[in-house]
Amino acid sequence: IGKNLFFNFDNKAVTEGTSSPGKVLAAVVGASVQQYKASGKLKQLPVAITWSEYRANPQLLCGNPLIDTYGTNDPSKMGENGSGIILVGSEKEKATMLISEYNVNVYASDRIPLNRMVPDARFPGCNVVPYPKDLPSTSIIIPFYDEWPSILLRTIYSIVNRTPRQLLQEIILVDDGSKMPQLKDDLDKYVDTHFPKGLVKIIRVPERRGLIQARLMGFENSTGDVIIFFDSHMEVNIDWLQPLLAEIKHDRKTVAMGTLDYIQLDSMEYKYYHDYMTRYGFDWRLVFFETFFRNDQIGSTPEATRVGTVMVGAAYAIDRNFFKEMGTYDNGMKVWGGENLEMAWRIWLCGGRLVHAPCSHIGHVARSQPYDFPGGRQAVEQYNYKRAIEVWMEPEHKELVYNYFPGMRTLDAGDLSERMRLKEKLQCKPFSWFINHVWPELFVLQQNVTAWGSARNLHTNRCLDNHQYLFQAAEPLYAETCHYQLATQGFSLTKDKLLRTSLQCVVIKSMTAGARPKLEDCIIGPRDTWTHRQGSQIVHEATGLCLDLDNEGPIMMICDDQAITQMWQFNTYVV
Ligand code: UD2
Ligand code: MN
Repeated sequence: IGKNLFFNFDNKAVTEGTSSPGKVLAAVVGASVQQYKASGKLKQLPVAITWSEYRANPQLLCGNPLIDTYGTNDPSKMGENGSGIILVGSEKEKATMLISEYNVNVYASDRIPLNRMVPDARFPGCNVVPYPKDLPSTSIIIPFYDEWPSILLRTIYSIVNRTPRQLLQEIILVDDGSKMPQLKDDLDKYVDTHFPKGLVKIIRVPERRGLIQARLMGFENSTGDVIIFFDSHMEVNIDWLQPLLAEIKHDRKTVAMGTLDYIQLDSMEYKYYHDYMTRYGFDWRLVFFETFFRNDQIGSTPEATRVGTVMVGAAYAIDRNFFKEMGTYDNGMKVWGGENLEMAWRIWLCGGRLVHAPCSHIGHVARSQPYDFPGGRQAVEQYNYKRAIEVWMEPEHKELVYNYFPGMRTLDAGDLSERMRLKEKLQCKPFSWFINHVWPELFVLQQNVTAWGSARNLHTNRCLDNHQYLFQAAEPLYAETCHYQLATQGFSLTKDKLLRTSLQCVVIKSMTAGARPKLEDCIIGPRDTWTHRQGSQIVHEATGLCLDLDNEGPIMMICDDQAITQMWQFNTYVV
């Protein structure tokens, strides 16, 4: 439960309905919600004010207390909070309309205290982890574009209330040319009257320049030793900052990621999981997804730091000078998207490391698409991806990406010479190092293979197909009409005899004729081996059975030289 959630930054897949983040979360976590409810933790504390109350009567609310919770880890003292709002009747109707407009329940948000407490989402052992006293000071930079005011303010409150004051240099809000009028004078006034003087600064970008440029502008105006970028819809958990800073103090070239919890877009409930942590990965379509840690990546306690692979774009801490040395961001990137992959590749390839800090928890509202994309979402993402790929990937990797996005081959992604010089100057490693050492789960389909491409059945013109599966426990292997797109029909027969896709291996679970072959994670142990000659059978070594095809799909059968349904042809054979 809850282990196969994935964000999808690929517009196409979202519209096909495979993984709109909100929907997937709701469907997958069902059982946990029940358990959570049964635990009786769903009470709402009557604290402080709401944004609508403030709007109705600003006078009344000036004395909103700042609760400094640092040092009090006793849940009974902090109260049970972070619960969501369930609306009924006409309120629900109104809220539903607003959700379709803002992709988040702004109506519920306006009814929830701006300075609500959240449940302690950490592993119990985090309570007693000691952190060094003299940690570096931190600037938190929050770009926003048309964020709903109460959501933005709750982000700020959570930081102010749950960050040790001596570590918090400043919070810098960067208004990326928002159009909502409430985010102008009202916001200035609110910030001015409710937060300690000088702690929260607002920078206004006259015209929207996109999140990457907005972050850079915030960075240039910041002064902390460490910087952390936030999205404008987050809520930090208890003692969230110390674990991140401790990593950097230990090694200034470490980039430390917080553990993201889930603020539900429909109820604003703060949800978390105690029993697992999320690792991130990507495939050759550059779909970014959530996955498992390998056993060798998990330390002796759940609280122990874990090695990362790639990052989500926000809520990571980086030493200010290291960020500069590393070339900050590619400021040629537009609006949104891709900068997180580029940043993670660059960190790993150019001398840094990326880690997960299990004790640092931060809630985030995942919305599918909260705003317009000047230039169109797909075009913008592909432009940014192309910049990242052209700088970092080797030809065989690019080939796999461009197979899925043919239009990107000829796309003009602007001038990359500055980024190429940076790569040269930092003497960064080649991308294959990243694949081999950091993300070995991702297979380069044409490398160390005897055959690759699509595997076509000679009888039917159907090809082996993975139905776009990413990482999962044993999923069926399919066969579909051949279209030869590697994202779903890319298969390889490796030199060590694995029959596999870029993320999974073909295995059989029952060793008898009639078994349906499955696709399963390759990295978890010894995998089934297969032999094959061009245009001939694919034989499962352990059983001597042949890969056959019937109306339902691939099936294992006793080998029969006369059965044309057992004959397969890959696009390319390597001798
Ligand atoms: C994720 C990241 C986000 C960023 C993005 C890809 C997390 C939790 N979030 O998507 O940080 O890396 O992937 O680029 O990992 N914004 C602007 N100007 C714009 C567009 C957005 O300031 O033109 C702001 C926006 O208000 C928000 C932040 O940038 O505060 C990130 O945008 P998002 O929340 O839509 O991104 P998200 O969470 O889908
Ligand atoms: Mn976000």
